[in-house]
Amino acid sequence: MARHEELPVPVFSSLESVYGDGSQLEEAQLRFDHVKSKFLEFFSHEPEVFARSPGRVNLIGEHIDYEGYSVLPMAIRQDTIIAIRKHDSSESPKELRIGNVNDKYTMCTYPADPTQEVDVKNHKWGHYFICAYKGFYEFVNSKGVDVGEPVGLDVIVDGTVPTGSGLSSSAAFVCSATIAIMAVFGLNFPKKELAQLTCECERHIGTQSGGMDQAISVMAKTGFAELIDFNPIRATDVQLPAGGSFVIAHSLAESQKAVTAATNYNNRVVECRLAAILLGIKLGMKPQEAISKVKTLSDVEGLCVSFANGHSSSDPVVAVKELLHEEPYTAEEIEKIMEESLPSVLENNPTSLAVLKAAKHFKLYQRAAHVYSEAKRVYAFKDTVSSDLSDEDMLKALGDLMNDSHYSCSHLYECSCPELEELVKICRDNGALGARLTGAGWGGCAVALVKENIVPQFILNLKDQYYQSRIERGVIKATELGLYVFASKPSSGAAIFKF
Ligand code: NG1
Ligand code: MG
Repeated sequence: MARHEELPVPVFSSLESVYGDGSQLEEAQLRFDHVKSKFLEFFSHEPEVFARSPGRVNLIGEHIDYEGYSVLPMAIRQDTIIAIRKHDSSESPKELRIGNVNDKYTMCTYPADPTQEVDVKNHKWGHYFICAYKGFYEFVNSKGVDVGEPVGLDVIVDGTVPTGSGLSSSAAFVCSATIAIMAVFGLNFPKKELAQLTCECERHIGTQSGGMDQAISVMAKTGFAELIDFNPIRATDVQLPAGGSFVIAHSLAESQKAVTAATNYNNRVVECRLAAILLGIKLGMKPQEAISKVKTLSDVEGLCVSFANGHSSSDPVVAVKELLHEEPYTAEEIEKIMEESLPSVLENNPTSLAVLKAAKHFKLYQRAAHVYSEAKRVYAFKDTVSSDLSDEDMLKALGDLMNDSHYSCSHLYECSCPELEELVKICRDNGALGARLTGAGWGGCAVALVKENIVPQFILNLKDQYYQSRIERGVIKATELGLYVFASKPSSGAAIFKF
């Protein structure tokens, strides 16, 4: 049997296969009906096809996907539904009209031109559709698939993944959009190719993303978390132990990654790249060789450190301690070691130049120490789940790994924020076996591993201790609480619907 990443996106004619047969199905039916009526209202036509793709929660393995290391996320129930219709070539104007069921997101219109650039300086919600649109054309062109002259597209979007929450609303949108465009052209491809394609699509928004979010959104399976490997992309089912539940809680600090990329996300990608090159040089590569060959920290992992006493180690965490200094590096110091200017090391890539402009110094030791130790924790998590520990001991061990991951994200990678620190502490004080920030951080959600039998009380305690004061200050409404704190089971991946 083919591995599931080799299969194309499933095409369904009813909602049950994705949304089950309970209250979730009823809710989904209402959403699809609503999307369809909005479509008719906006465009006076029915949609031809629908696509959906879920958000995700990353259980462990933060900020290491772009360094080539495996991660361990699961899909959540919240998703983005897209309805689409392709115009005939005779219809004009040749435009992409992107509407949303939520009035907060006003209609965005773009030319039906796959060569247009995404205007990253002037961020609009509809830009994520253009990321998918451009990526789709690049992909079919590279495969030599002829889809004819560009035509207009009508699109309605309905997303339930909270935005800026670290739950990948952006990937849910980009994946759903890419698959909807593909489906309206009558095409479908193996999920692993789509995981790669949708990752490249999202980079058009100006973040130097890894591929975790798109990979899980496309390849998830109900009931399993997935160990996602990169180069090549591969998904391995991970069955979580009985008796534990993952509770997702929003810190209510919104992290708009597309807007803060130069100081946060892309800054860390650049720091990792520089740390990797520096390690390569310290481990004996010529500067020019390291600059041209070393792209990620995983590229230098196999290199061995030799010590004066004749011993050696291939443990990258040891290499970082031996070879890099804790004191932040200045640009001058790095340029001296690399014998080249930083803009040229970074190939004058505009998003990297924006990082250089904003950075005071570079914490190479801390970032590399996080990445290598976090990569080990992912495998430790996977090994723990498949070990013969009792469920009780297993849950405790997983919780400890999640706590260590949070510590590393917070102190070494510095991608937490005061709200997340407060929330993670409250989770632990109320019986979580482990709690950590999830996703890019700097705001967004925490994920806590909680014994199933205390989940309702745990959520009530979070409400009292974290959310109540924020409800009183008007940050959220009491009636919306269920959107911001909920237990989540591993849900299914992307799908196409033709009714
Ligand atoms: P979120 O939380 O969706 O912003 C981002 C990246 C991931 C990964 C995590 C950190 C995108 C689309 N996603 O996720 O690839 O690097 O941060 O682990 O940029
Ligand atoms: Mg995102």
